[in-house]
Amino acid sequence: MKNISEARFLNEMRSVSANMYRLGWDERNGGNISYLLEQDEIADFLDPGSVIRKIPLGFDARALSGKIFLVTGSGKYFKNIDRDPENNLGIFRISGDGSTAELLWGYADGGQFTSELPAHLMSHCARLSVDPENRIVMHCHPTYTLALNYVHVLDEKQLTHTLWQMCTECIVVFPDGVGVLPWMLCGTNEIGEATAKKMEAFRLVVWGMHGIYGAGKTMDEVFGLIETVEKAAQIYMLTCHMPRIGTIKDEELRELAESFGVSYRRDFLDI
Ligand code: 2HA
Ligand code: ZN
Repeated sequence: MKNISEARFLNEMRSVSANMYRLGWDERNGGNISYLLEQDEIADFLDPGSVIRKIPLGFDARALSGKIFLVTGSGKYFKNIDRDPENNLGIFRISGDGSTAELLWGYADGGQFTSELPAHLMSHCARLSVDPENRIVMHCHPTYTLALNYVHVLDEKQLTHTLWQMCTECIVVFPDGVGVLPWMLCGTNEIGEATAKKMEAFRLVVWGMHGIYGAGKTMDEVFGLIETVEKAAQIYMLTCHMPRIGTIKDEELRELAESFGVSYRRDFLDI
């Protein structure tokens, strides 16, 4: 067996979480990430027959039985993941009956997966149903995205439209737009179900007055989605209290989307 510190998936998790922390998106224990791993990706590093302990999931994850995930730990700080992955992360397999997580590595201090696991696993299911290559679900609290929530109507058409107008590349990066949920109690199956429902249509979902979820095939894709929303939100927050004398017109947004050949939410434009 090779040492897991050489595993690409672990190094991706360490570097993205460190990056997110430095950007101020994951204060204290804020944020969580889940990464769907392939059997053969872990085969060099872990014995799939060697289960350290079983942790009840608290919801029915039968649709993902047998699947293996690398997930940030409950109450853990993104700040600490890179220097101490084994205490702050865990790798587990969903049991055959979908009721428990079979721990294969990590959560070494006796911890467990993030309290937002329902939203993560339900979102994986929803995204896999529309994109079989989806691997990552990422949640964080980016500063300007959160600030925007307090001064902008929480409507997905209007919010997406505002973000698209803030940077030329937005409609190309997230042509599918941003889903929006109202403020809801976090850590529950209910917010998990609501997030997953949105994830059937969107790779990005804003949790009102809380943060954002992103999903996609790779860490770079998902980080890039959230980074682009955050940049657009920053431009909005830097300009929203000033007279607006310029904008990207809807005809220009359409021209961009058509020129880059992306399938965009036409109903989010007023043309
Ligand atoms: O895990 O971000 O939504 C900390 C959170 C909860
Ligand atoms: Zn959160």
